[in-house]
Amino acid sequence: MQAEVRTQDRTALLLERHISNPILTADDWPYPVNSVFNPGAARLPSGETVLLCRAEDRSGHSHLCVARSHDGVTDWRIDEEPTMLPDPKRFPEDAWGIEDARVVHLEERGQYAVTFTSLCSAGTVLSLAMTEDFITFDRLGAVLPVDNKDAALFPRKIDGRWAMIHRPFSAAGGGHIWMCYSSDLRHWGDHKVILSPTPGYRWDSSKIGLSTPPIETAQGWLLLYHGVKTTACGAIYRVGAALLDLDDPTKCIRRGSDWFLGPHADYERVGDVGNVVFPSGYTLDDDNDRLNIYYGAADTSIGLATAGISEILDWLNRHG
Ligand code: M1P
Repeated sequence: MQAEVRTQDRTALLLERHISNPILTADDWPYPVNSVFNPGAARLPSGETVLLCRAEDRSGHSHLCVARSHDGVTDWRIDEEPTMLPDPKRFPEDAWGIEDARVVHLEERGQYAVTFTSLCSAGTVLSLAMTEDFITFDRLGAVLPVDNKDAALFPRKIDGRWAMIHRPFSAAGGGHIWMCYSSDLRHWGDHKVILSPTPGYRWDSSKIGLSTPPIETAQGWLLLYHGVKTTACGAIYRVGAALLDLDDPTKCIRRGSDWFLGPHADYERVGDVGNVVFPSGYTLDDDNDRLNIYYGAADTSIGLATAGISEILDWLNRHG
């Protein structure tokens, strides 16, 4: 992707926002929606980019909708109708909507795993669906009970089992990032906390959660995560990184001390929930280094920021 970027703002420390940001808004949608944000992303073998966007309708509930583009930036073809609607008859946990998909290609199965949040009066659960074409989805139902969200699978088995990152809600304070394992993608166990909010009053002290799915690098699994700081004027959502051991991702090798993407542009500062950048999907360019990171901006629109994996790893070495 030949991304035109702007570099003048003070938060462009590492990630460069695309000059066309926000690249997708509710105005682009072929049917009425209030907002579109927090998309899962995949690059198909054809080179086409697919975003599985969260679309919030005017009832206040969300569903998932596919947008496709040849360059991942322009000429989006958006499904004329919602792609995946909540299905509370089969899945009562969907009653208040489905949100925040993360998409991971499982080469071994020739399928994409879609983790997303289902909401109902009983709480927030993690749901899983499989797809090969982003047209039909085989739903496996709720795989982790209330309250949980911000999950994604690892793209390959680790030590013979599928692995998943998730974020249970902690009444004791904050959200911590956990991992678990499964042999069949349906039953998950061996849960272990791998990252916690930083103690104190730092950018990631209130809670943390997975951003994009984990990215395999020669140095380890690169984990982008959002950190929340609670202020007198509400929460600020920013993005940082950590590196997990390749063979045992429950071990954190390095964690960045600072954030490297925070709300700065108007479309990130102002919206239904202001001061939020929330990456949830990425694609990789042909050079196997350039990441295209798709993020929700102020829970209202979708932005694109780019960075080299090598640059992020260098940054982690300097700021870890
Ligand atoms: O409003 C910001 C985000 O808040 C929640 O994220 P988390 O529970 O990880 O802090 C979610 O509702 C998310 O969709 C939203 O963008």
